[in-house]
Amino acid sequence: TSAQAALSPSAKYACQRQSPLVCPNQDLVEQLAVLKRARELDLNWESALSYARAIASIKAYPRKIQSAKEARKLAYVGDKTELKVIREYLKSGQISETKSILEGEKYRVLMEFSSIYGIGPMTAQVLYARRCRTLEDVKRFYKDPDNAALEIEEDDDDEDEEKNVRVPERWIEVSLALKDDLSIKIPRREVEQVARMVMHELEEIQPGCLHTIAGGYRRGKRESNDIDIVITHPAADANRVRELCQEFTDVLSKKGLVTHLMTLTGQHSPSSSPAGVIAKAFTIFSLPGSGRSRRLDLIFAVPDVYWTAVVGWTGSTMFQRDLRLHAKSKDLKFDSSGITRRTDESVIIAHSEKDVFEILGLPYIHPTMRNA
Ligand code: DGT
Ligand code: MG
Repeated sequence: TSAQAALSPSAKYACQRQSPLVCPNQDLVEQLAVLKRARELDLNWESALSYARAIASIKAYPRKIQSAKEARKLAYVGDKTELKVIREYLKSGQISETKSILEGEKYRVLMEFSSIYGIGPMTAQVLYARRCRTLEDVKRFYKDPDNAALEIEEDDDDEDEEKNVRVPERWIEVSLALKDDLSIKIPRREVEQVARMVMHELEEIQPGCLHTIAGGYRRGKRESNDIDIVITHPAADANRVRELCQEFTDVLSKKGLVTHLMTLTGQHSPSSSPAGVIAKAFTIFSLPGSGRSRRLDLIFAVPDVYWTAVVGWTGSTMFQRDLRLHAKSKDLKFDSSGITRRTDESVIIAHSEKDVFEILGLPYIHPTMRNA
């Protein structure tokens, strides 16, 4: 079929390529990722995206790259800048700019600041400009009431949904206080343990819910930064979904399992998702016994958009970005909250994950191959 034919390492969109977690050119990818991150931290989005595209393209390439000529054939690598550094890498095994970035103080500081939940590149830059160099400086900075109003961004390039998601300013202190816990990666079995516990609690207030653990876990990552769970109930309408999200986070809070609620959306914000079909709670979950704080994102969806939500929240971010672009090229609009025709805004319902790909005219790609 034409969908099958589209599946190729040199295809235009990441959602048409198989991208394993670890690829034959992993070291090159990691060195390029430093350049990409440095561009992001410098707020040079265009260059960052250009590197991100080159990286995604290399991740899907099934062989170790031997020559610049070989590299040039890859989508998004032909560009002068990318090809130049790749050529240097192929010659010496090292990208000199990557090395100097990693040795520089500014990169290290901005990396540390932006690792705090709620602090994005923009805020990290402001903090740096205001002479903050350590997390202690940042804490002091936020304690000063004159500075407390500094806007906090979320690392979210979502164009269509939930523009209104902002981490409330007061949570910066929470993030900072929990920084040591939150920076510890979560092994797979703990992700599963938390999900089991959460679903057990949910069963008490609403029997019969379905869920999928999404995010990096689903893509096969051995350790995650947070836990993303997409939840639905066969009989839930938009109202019930919002209610459930609220009720459930209340219950978890009362039981002490959720210690902080970072954001709750879909409550009374019509813009949060079309017709409010998705409600989200970004929480801090405390695992009884270990007492360790973990970030837990709960995404409640009505059944009709459950599978688009699962695909959206499985990521990767680049995979999802290209799903949107690919959909657009077919006059469709894709995001976590559904698929619609751009011509008449009619909704197309996906009844399975495979259905999502089929509707978009894409070959199915296994979650572990979506690591673009
Ligand atoms: P990590 O860092 O180990 O948690 O890795 P991921 O890949 O699980 O990253 P995460 O949890 O930030 O996001 C998982 C996917 O969900 C990602 O592809 C983008 C998507 N996503 C994250 N935040 C939002 C959001 O606010 N709205 C929507 N629609 N999607 C989001
Ligand atoms: Mg995640």
